[in-house]
Amino acid sequence: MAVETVFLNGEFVKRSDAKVDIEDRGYQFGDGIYEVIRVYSGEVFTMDEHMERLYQSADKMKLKIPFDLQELSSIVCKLIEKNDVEEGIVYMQVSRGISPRQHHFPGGDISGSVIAYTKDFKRPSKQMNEGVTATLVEDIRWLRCDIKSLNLLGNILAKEEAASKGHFEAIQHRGETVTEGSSSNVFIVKDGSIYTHPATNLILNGITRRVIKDIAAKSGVPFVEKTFTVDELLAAEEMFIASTTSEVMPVIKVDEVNIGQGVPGPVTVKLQEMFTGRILTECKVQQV
Ligand code: DCS
Repeated sequence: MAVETVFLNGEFVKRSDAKVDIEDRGYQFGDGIYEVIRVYSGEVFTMDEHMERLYQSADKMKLKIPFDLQELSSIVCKLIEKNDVEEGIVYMQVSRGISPRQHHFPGGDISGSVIAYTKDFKRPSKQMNEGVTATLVEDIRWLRCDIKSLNLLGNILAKEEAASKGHFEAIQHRGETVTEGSSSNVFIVKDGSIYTHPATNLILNGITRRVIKDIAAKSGVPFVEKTFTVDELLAAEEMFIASTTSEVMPVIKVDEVNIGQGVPGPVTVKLQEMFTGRILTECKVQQV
């Protein structure tokens, strides 16, 4: 394999030469944003949606990205080519740049720091076929979860609680209302309809969620963006989570409670098939 290349502040450099400054605001404050983008068969999946969300996150936190959307998209494509990525992800991060530590914005013409790297990553076929388990966790995060911010402490604590108990994901809830997973959106099937939290400030509006909304509409399954409670989740016919890396992932058990029959349900499996179809059209990938 060729020496791994990363993108750091305007240049493609060797991974071992990529060093960040200790006064980078991303490092000191988590003052930045990121995206995780999927590559199937060497091609980027839903690139425009991810790029647009990155620029929207930037606007919401008054962060200037020192490249325009087309430039950044072509950087992503070049990186994939240089690293010869077949099945993988691109991680891209923009922070508010380097300046002496102070809470307020640096001012002047300090440029944001942009980094991107790739990683090989296979589709999680076994888990997608068998389903995974999850645990319920109180959502302790801030009130701008719509921004894909580097500040992930709440998410990390939730995921760690799940992992330490042997679960794949933490399902967060604010009081009785289910919001989202620690790194995924949450869906239930009830009376044949799909329910998910509306795209408000309390969740990240996932790109996978948007693809699911689209394929649900095409397959005639009602897609209802309405909150549901923990009790409704535990009594659901089916449940799944969705993200760039997990795709449509069936959840068959939450803590001690089996969801539905305790196996991936028919609506979930249908969505998985359609999701794979979408990947095939966009990226000419091998069927799992
Ligand atoms: N909600 C949260 C909190 C997330 O972190 C993610 C993805 C999602 C929802 C789903 O969004 P996408 O469908 O756009 O991926 N988190 C990314 C991450 O941190 N790792 O992989 C995906």
